[in-house]
Amino acid sequence: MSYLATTDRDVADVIDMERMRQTYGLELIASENLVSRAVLEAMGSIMTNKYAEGYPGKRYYGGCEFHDVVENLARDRLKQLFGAEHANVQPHSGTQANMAIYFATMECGDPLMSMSLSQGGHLSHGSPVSFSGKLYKVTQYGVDLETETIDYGAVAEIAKKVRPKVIVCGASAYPRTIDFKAFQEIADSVDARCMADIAHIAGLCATGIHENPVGIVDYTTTTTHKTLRGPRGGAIMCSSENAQMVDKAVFPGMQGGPLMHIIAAKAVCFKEALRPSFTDYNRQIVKNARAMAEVLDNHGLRLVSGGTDNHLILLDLTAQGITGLEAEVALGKAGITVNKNTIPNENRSPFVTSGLRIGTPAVTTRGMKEQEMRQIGEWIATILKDIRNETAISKIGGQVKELAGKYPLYPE
Ligand code: DSN
Repeated sequence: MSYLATTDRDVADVIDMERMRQTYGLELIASENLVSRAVLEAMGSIMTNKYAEGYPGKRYYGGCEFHDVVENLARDRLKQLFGAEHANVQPHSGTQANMAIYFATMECGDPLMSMSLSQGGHLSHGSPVSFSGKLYKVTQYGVDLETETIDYGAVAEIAKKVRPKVIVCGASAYPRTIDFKAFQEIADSVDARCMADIAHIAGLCATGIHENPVGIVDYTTTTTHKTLRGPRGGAIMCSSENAQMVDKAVFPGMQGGPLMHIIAAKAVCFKEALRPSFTDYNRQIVKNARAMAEVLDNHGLRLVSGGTDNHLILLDLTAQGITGLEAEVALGKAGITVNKNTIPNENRSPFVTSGLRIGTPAVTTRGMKEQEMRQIGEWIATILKDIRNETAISKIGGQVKELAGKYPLYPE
C-alpha cells in the first residue's frame, strides 16, 4: 500500500483508477505522453518545497544553491539538445512561454499574426477567448483549402497587409512539416519578429526528424511534455542577444516562483532526450503515425491533407455522417482515447467538430510499432464506420485491453 493510501484514501483511489485507465487503454491524444520513472521521481521530489524567484546566481531567497545547480543543468542540457544560445526553463506551460514572448516583443494593441485555432493553431496564438486575442490585434492565416497545407505565398501577402509585430508559426493540429525558414523570411520582409511554437513536434525537432527552428527563427517556445516526453511545463530558446528581454518577461514579467521540482524533472528529461535512443523513439513515432494513417486511408476515411509527416493524423468524418464528438465517445468506450478536433473549413462548434485528432507518441513510448498501429487502425476504422454497433465496440474494447496489457506503463 502506498503511503498516500494510508493518509488520503480518496485521492489514492483516484490515482489507482487512473493508473488502470492508462494501463489498459490506448492513449492516442497527440499532445500526451508517458514520462520515465526518473522524471516522475524528480517531479515528486522535495525540490517542490522551495521558493527560488529569480535566476541561478541571482535569487530573491536564500538557500537556493542546489536549485541553481539543477536549473543550470536544465538550461545547459536544453541548449545542447537544440543548439540554442540561450534557454529559459521556467515557464509553467507552453501558453506561459508564448505569453512571455508576446510580453517581451509587443505592447497591448500591437498587431500579431498567427494560424487560426480552427485550422490547426493554438488558443494562445491569438484566439479571441484567450488573453492573446484580447491583448493584441490579431490577424490569422489558415491552410489552403485545396491542399490543406500552409500556403506561404498567402501568409506573405497577409503579412504585407497587416505589418504584424510578431508572426507565430507552429500548430496543435497540423499533420505536415512546417517551413520555419520561410516564416522567418516572411517576418524579416515586414520587419516583424518570428516565434515558432514547437510544443507538439519538439522531440522531432530536437532529433532532426523535423527541421529544428532554433537558430532560424527569433524565438522558439515549447512544452516539455509532448514528444519531448518530460514533465508538464514550458521552455523558451533564443539568441544570447535576446536572452535578457526574454528572462525579464518570464520573471518578474509574468510569473513568480519557478516550479523547481518540475525544473529538476525537465533536466532529467533533457538528459534522456540527448541519448541516441531518443532519436530512434521519435523516428518510430512518425513511422507509427504513417502506418496507422495508411490503414485508415485504405478504409476510405479522409485524412486532412492526405496524410502525415509527423506524430499526428487529422481525420475528416464528414463522409461518415458522424461528428468528432460522437467518434471520441465511441472510441472511448473501447478504451481508445482520442480527441475531437476542428478541421479546415469547419462548420461545427469546437465542442462537436467534424474531425478527430489521433497521435502516436504515447503508444510508441510503450513500445508499440507498425504492426500494433495497423491493428489499432483497423479497430478505429471498424468503430467509425459502424458507430452504433455496441457489440463490435465492446468486442474491440476487450481486444484493446488485451493489447494494452502486454505493454505495461513501467515494465521495469
Ligand atoms: N492542449 C494541447 C493540445 O492538445 O494540442 C496544446 O496545448
